[in-house]
Amino acid sequence: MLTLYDAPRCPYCARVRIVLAEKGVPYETVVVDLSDRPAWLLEHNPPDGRVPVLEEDGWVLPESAVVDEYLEERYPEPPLLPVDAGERAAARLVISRFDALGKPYYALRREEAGAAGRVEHALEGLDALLRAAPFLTGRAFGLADISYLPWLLRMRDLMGLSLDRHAALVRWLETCCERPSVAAEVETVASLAA
Ligand SMILES: N[C@@H](CCC(=O)N[C@@H](CS)C(=O)NCC(=O)O)C(=O)O
Repeated sequence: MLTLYDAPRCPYCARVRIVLAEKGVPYETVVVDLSDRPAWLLEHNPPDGRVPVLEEDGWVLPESAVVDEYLEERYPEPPLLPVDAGERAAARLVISRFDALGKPYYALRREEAGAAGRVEHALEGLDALLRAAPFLTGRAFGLADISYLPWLLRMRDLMGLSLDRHAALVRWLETCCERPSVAAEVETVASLAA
């Protein structure tokens, strides 16, 4: 049985939660108190015991993007990467450029000067991708979409950020929220606001 060391408020954990839900993989959750991490976690994902961590029979895997790729290979159905090698590479490129959104997002959370403009710029970049294709993964929903969704949901539902200037992005977000895996994350985010 897989165990996910998880924290509801962590968007990196949400990446893994969504993939597990998409694939219908059974797993146990160990909810980690981010202000008081268990020694096991510090030992297995040094130096700071970050989550998510996936564990199976003593084998331990951290890093959300790596965990998601592992789950994709280990549980290939339903596929979350395109069949075509070039399209797969394009999806991985989008995932690898996540920091273009992640860095300004966390700068905005820290209320750094200029961060709002940098977030807008990153959102415009995503909107441009979504004007060219229905999903960040390309023609179908997949790992690239999952890599960004947790932050977009938190911007929309927790930070009160208007995404209205980015019509393709808003359409994409609404479409993704129709999936049970993403709808469950919307619920998790709502519980954080309560
Ligand atoms: N690169 C890691 C980042 C994971 C991460 O930063 N997780 C946060 C929680 S959202 C964490 O555990 N941060 C350490 C801390 O808060 O001390 C991944 O993709 O899994």
